[in-house]
Amino acid sequence: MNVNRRGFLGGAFGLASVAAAVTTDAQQARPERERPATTRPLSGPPERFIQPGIPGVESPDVPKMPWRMEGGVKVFEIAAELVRTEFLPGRIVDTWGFNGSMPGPTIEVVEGDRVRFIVENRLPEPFAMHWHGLEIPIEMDGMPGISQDPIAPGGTFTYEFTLRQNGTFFYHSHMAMQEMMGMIGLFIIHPKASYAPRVDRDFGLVFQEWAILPNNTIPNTLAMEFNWLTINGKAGPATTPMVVQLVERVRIRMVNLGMDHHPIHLHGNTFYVTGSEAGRIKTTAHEPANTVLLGVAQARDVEFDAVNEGDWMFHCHLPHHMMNQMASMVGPIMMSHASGMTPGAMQTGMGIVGGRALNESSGPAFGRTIGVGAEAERPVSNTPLASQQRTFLAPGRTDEAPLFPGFPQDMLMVMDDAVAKPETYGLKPGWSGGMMGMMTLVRVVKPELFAKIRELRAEAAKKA
Ligand SMILES: [Cu+2]
Repeated sequence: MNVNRRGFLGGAFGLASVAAAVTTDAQQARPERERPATTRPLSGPPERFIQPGIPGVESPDVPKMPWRMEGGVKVFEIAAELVRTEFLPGRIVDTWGFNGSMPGPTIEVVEGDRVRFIVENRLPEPFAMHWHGLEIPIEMDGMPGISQDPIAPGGTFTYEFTLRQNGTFFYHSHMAMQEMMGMIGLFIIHPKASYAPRVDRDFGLVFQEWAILPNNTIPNTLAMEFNWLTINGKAGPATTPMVVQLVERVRIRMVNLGMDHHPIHLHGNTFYVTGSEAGRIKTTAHEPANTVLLGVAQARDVEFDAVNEGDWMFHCHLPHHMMNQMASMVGPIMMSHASGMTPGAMQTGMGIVGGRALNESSGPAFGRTIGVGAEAERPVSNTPLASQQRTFLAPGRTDEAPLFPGFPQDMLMVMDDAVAKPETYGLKPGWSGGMMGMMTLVRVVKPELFAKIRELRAEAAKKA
């Protein structure tokens, strides 16, 4: 039974019923208003080239922001709104995002473009949009109260400026708690002429972190510890692998908006750090690495020649960011007789030992400091405080043999079928057991397998 415990413990508390309840709520919660179009399906083939030598950016699981040309200006319509999304199959979350997507759709433009953003606020509180890293007039900076009046609920504000830079930027709410509800999107500005060397594939990823109680759909934006870690709005293994052909040159652009810095690590390949949130780094300063620290509010571009065939992990290396649903009821803490949080009734299993779930004194103990009143003294222990009985026996043991110190720690949860998509075709059965939290894959594959996956993507796109 341990096999199923880690990774997705919410399931143990009846996610099916949550999902059912949530569907009904969603129909009531989301106003029936016309929403700006996005370019779903998400798994469709990439728009290959912006111009010769510059492939379009693929942002897995996130659509592109559509635009129309009006008198030489690229015009985008953006709605800031509630976005009910799914981190993993069945793990539904109420986030705030843009145009039905969280993170928001990827803006992809070219240096020199004149751009106009008609931004509508569909939130119940004031909002304004900031363009992170862009050198634009102060009136366009999106600082509520400072550079503009905040956009009132139901209101609209039009931003317009000319792009004088190129690189990996992003757009986001400048209201701190709104940021933690998910209000960010990639803003990619391609150079007029390709960087050298050219790349064949260009990917964009947004890294975010969340504190969400089991059986709840609303992130706690005040929390200081996080139990859901996402890349482009998906937690591993629901993240969509980046598929490249053997010997292609690959760029991965990354942006981090959260409370932690993430050391992002690629297996089996050496990459070069070629860009920051301020644009391209001079070629002579490109540094070899296999791990790059992606600080809060930073962007990093890395590039490498995909000469090593394989399905390579690409992930944050903070151990607690390589998990899903990390909470104090998992592993040793849940198993401890002395902790006061015992398996059994849902309430006690969740650490609600008395009173309401969110009252100060019970301080629901999901992990450390994820609950409201999290600093309240409460029984949380990482090691058994009293002699242990049968619950600490290794799987399959029925005797009263000595404990295995430290057990249990890691458990695998395989969900290959639940997260299957064209990009996972041909992965080794059981692959999903090793993918949790802020994890995805760079699949360096032979041309035949690449062609097959492309074919499956095209089929999927047709069906969607
Ligand atoms: Cu991390």
